[in-house]
Amino acid sequence: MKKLFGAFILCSLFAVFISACAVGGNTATGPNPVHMDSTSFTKLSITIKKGESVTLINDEAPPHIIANGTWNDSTPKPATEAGAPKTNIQVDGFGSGKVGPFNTAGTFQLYCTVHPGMKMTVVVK
Ligand SMILES: [Cu+2]
Repeated sequence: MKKLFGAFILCSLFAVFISACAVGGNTATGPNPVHMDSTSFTKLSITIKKGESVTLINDEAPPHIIANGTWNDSTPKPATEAGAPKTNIQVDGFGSGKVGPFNTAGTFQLYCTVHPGMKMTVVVK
């Protein structure tokens, strides 16, 4: 009986371990979450309400530096957009960061200055 119980405990621990591995990523959360893998945003666009912020969640080890602007193919296009919160933040590996609040309605661009093509749009209604 003791042996069986021991095996049961071992199996349970193993199952928990395996499922934790399968989920992976970053369990951080916040308002309007957008996850990032090693070279891209996992959402190209998010729509939020005026006054809200976006939470950027890094699921991988490489850090990202997020700023106002976009990529035109592999050419960075930094921008200063009227009404956009001035953004220049580093999101470390497996870390998270906040962009905002966005207090003006409109469509705004964010990009990662490190990774060509890593860009997204924030639509504020
Ligand atoms: Cu990046």
